[in-house]
This record gives sequence, structure tokens and C-alpha cells, in this order.
Amino acid sequence: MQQKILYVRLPCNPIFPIGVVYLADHVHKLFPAIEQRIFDLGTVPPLDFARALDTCVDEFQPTLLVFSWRDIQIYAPVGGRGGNPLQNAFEFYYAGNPLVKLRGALGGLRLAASYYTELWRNLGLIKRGVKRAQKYHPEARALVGGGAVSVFYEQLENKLPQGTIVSVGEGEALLEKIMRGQGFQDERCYVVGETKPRDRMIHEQPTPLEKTACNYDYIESIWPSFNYYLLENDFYIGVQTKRGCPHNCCYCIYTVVEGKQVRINPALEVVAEMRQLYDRGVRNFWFTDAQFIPARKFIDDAVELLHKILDSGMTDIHWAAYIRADNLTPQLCDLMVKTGMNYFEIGITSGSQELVRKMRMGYNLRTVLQNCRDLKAAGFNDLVSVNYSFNVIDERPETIRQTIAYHRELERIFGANKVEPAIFFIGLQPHTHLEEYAFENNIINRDYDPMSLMPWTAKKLLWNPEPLGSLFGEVCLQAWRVNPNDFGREVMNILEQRFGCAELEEALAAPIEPKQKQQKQLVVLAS
Ligand code: B12
Ligand code: SF4
Repeated sequence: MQQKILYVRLPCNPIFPIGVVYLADHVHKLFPAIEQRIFDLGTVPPLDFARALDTCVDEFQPTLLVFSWRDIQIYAPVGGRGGNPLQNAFEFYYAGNPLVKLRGALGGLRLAASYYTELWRNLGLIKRGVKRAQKYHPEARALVGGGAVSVFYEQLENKLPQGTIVSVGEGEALLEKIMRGQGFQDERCYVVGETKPRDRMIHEQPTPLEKTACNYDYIESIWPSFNYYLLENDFYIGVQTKRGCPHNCCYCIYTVVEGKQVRINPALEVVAEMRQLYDRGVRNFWFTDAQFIPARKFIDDAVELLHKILDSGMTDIHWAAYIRADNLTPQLCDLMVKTGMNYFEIGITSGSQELVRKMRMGYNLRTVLQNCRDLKAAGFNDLVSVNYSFNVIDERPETIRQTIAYHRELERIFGANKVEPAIFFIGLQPHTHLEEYAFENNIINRDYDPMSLMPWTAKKLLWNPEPLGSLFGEVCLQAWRVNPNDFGREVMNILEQRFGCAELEEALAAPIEPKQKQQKQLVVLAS
């Protein structure tokens, strides 16, 4: 029997569904005769989800439903679906004023309700879609994957219908094997009710894949609402230039989801893909790589790609990406500016070299500063978002002072209004070094549920441990109270008022301290 594949992107804020686009493109290149359709619930109003899915299944009558689930856990200072999750949680956990605490509790309840509603709604949509497809083809089955599934694949096992194939990381090789009727159990996946997720499955290396330019003429023909993302010109359309990240940052799961081996997509293919989007009016691109320049040895690849973009004549584009700013050279900075990079995020996490080392981030903060100066000298005059996560490991008053010093130096380089401090607290994720650290230090039990939003679990997952936890809670609450529209800058100002600012040189040096001394300092802080 000929397979018919329906890709269902589960409801999500409207972010271009590049994952399903790449999967459909890959399948089409190998099996041009297979009929496919993309159905993106990100473009459908919530009240219509079930009806729209039914209509699509009735019309297309798929034999295979590929559900792509992008995000589940959204701890971050972002407004949106359930309000500002960080603010709600902090009001509930740390507010002294009972009215604010109550507001936090109510906000938290609303958030938890919307979180569980979304979770059960998405699971319901998966069950509903398969059941409906089975009316036409009794053997129709579901495959579930995407960012959220890669993070929570173990927890989803007892929530999904029997027979569902649950996939971790990239799905091209798995789909290919299923289409060929081959065994697929060696891919990073399991079948609910039939096989168990292997121990440390997420740490297995993904099957290598030679990526070619996505064929958007074909994608357009199988995706009726493709135009949705082209009409508004403020969307940043995803283009992937590589997969993998070789680093080991203690809180990060990207390096296991994508694997440590960096695989570069040929520059000409990337440009050919961008050109097709460009010809359809797209001017904003997001390079969706875990890191655009994962290490120094990939600088040449970035240079080649940016040269080819320039040569292509797409001179009026903008692009954004996650950038490890320790891997820049003056030539690369120049190309970044010339090709239209107008926003980038650097996740330095802390301005203290000592903490950066303890979090295993492999950054040299001095190099980052020098490279930022080169970028400014090359003419970069747009926004930089600097991600700080306080209180991950061994934060102390002196490391706070160092982060302030570092941030002020970034402001001197780019201009205070161009450097946006994004204050994140780390949402603890499974399969990370930080999770292991939390087990070893009895912060969480090994049998905890990473998907739980119950207040006692959420407080631990929203990583902000004592003795400094309450202090950061109080500082954030003050910042939301006095300057909610400029939260990040206000947090930095309050911290500077309370703790002061170190000498920059102190932030950049990372003395190796004997463990005993650090522990003593923590005891002093706690008392
Ligand atoms: C780039 C990125 C962003 C960019 C997106 C820019 C853009 N315009 O596209 C920005 C910075 C905007 C962003 C924002 C957010 N992101 Co983000 N982001 C990523 C990142 C690094 C890459 C995603 C990507 O596009 N990859 C490239 C494409 C090709 O891969 P893909 O979509 O994953 O699809 C592949 C596989 O997943 C698989 N696949 C996909 N679907 C299916 C289905 C089946 C059946 C199968 C078999 C396989 C399969 O095959 C695909 C092709 O290989 C991932 C982490 C990561 N390394 O994966 C996080 C990630 C997706 N983001 C995440 C989150 C939470 C967010 C935010 C909600 C964070 C926040 N609180 O603000 C926001 C908001 C998003 C929203 N919906 O509103 C989480 C989601 C999981 C979770 N924790 O719930 C991730 C996984 C990071 C993490 N570890 O927590 N993000
Ligand atoms: S460099 Fe970025 S993507 Fe790579 S492990 Fe560190 S935080 Fe994760």
C-alpha cells in the first residue's frame, strides 16, 4: 500500500515550522511518489483545532501522521500564553506582601491550568487524529517528535496511545527507514507499549545526513497555509546551516539532542534555500543552529557561508542567530555586518569567568569582549541580547559584582541602549550535567517528574537555590514593580545598588579556589 503522510505541527506560537518542512522535503527527495501534506495548527485559532484537524484528516486520509511538538516547558521571562511565568512563580515563592503573593498564586494557578490544558489538548489531538485516520486506514499510525518530545520523551511514554512511535532529535533517518519498511529500532526512538526508551538513548549519536537546499516549490504545493508566514514581514524564517554543538554547558540539552558532532550543511545549498525564500519576499532569516559558530574550527565555514550570501546579491536581508561570541574574527565580524545580522543572542550566563568555568561553558570572557569590540568596529549598531542566568552554581556577592562589571563593559562597547540583559533562570532539564549535580546534592530526587508544574517541583526546576534564591526573588520582584517594561536593565541596576561593581579585571580572572573555602563562604551567606 502506498503511504500518505500528514505532518501535523501541534499548536504553538507562530514560529515557522522548519522541522516538518525539512522532514517533508527529505521524504520527497527520496520517494517523490509519496503523497504528503503539511497542516500547521500554529496558524489555526484555538477554538478550531479539533474541527480543523478532523477536516484535514477526512480530506487527506493519511496512513501515517507525523506530529511535531515544539515546546512544552516555557520557564522564561516571556509574556504570552499563560502570562509571564517567571513573574508569577516569583511572586508566589518570594513576595512578602500577602496580596502580591496571592496574585502570584492566582497567576501560577492560571499558568498551571493553561500548561496542563495545553498538554492534555495536544495529547488529545494526537489521539483524535490517529483514531480518525484509522476510519479510512485501520493500520494508520502516529509518529511523534520535535523539540519538546526530544526533551521529555521518557515522560511522554505513559501519556501517548499504544503503538505511537516516539522520536528523539532529527527525524529524517527514522522516516526514511519507515518508508522503506526497514527496522528502525536502531534510530533514537521507541514504540509505546512495544519497546522501552533505551537507557541514555538521547546520548546516542544521530545518523549522519547530507543536507541539500529545501525545495520550496514542492513545500508550497503540499502546505496550503505556507503563505501565512510570508504575509507578515516581521517573521524570522528558519534556515538551518549546521547541526550539533561540541560543548558541555552544564544546563544545556541541545548538545545531546543534536549531538556533539557538528555537521555543516554545504554553504551553496544553504544559500540556494535562502534564495527560494527571498524570491517569495522573505527578508528576515533565523539561523536555527544550536550555535551559529560552535567553535573556532568552524569559523571558516561561517566565513564561506556569509561570503556566498554576499555574492548571491541578497543585500537587503536581515538575520539573527545564537552566537558564541568567543569564536569571532575581525573578518567574520565584517561579514556579519555586511550580510545584515541585526540581532544576536549571546548566552554567556554570567560575567564572572570563575562561574563560566564552573558551568563548563568553555568561554573566555576576555576574548568575548575583544570580539565584541571588533564587531562594533565593523559597524554593528543593532541589538545584542545578553542572556544571564544568575545563581546556577556557586553564585556569591563577588560574582554578582563581576557580572555587573562585565555587563557595564558590554554597554560601553555597544551603547547601553543596544545591550539588552535578558534575565533567565535556568529551567532544569533532564539529561544535563546540572540535573546530575541536583541529584548528587540532594536538591531533587532521582524519580522527580521534569514535566510537573506542581509548585513544590516547579520551584526546584526553576533553578534558583538558596542561600541566594530569596534575594534574587526579591530583586526581580522589585524590578517588576518599579520598571516592568525594562525588567532586565532594572535587575542589573538594583544588583549594582546592592552589591556594587567589581573591577573588570576581577571578572575576567578565574582563580582556582580550594573547595573548602567556597563552602565556607556559602555558610557565611546563609547565616
Ligand atoms: C532556534 C530556536 C529558537 C528560536 C527560533 C527562531 C525561529 N524563527 O525559528 C527562538 C530564539 C525564537 C526560540 C524561541 C523559543 N524557544 Co526555542 N529553540 C531553538 C532551537 C535551538 C532550534 C530549533 C530549530 O528550529 N531547529 C532546527 C529544526 C530543523 O529542527 P526541529 O524543529 O527540532 O525539527 C527536527 C527534529 O526535532 C525532528 N522533528 C521535528 N518534528 C518531528 C516529528 C516527528 C514525528 C519526528 C520523527 C521528528 C521530528 O526532525 C526535524 C528535522 O531534523 C531549539 C533547541 C534545539 N537545539 O533543538 C530550541 C527549542 C525548540 N526552544 C524551546 C523553547 C522552550 C523556546 C521558547 C518557548 C523559550 C522561551 N521561554 O522563550 C521560545 C518561544 C518559542 C515559541 N513557540 O513561542 C525548547 C522546546 C522544548 C521545551 N523546553 O519545551 C527547545 C527544544 C530548547 C530546549 N531544550 O528547551 N527558539
Ligand atoms: S554552547 Fe550553547 S548550545 Fe552548545 S552546549 Fe553550550 S549552551 Fe548548549
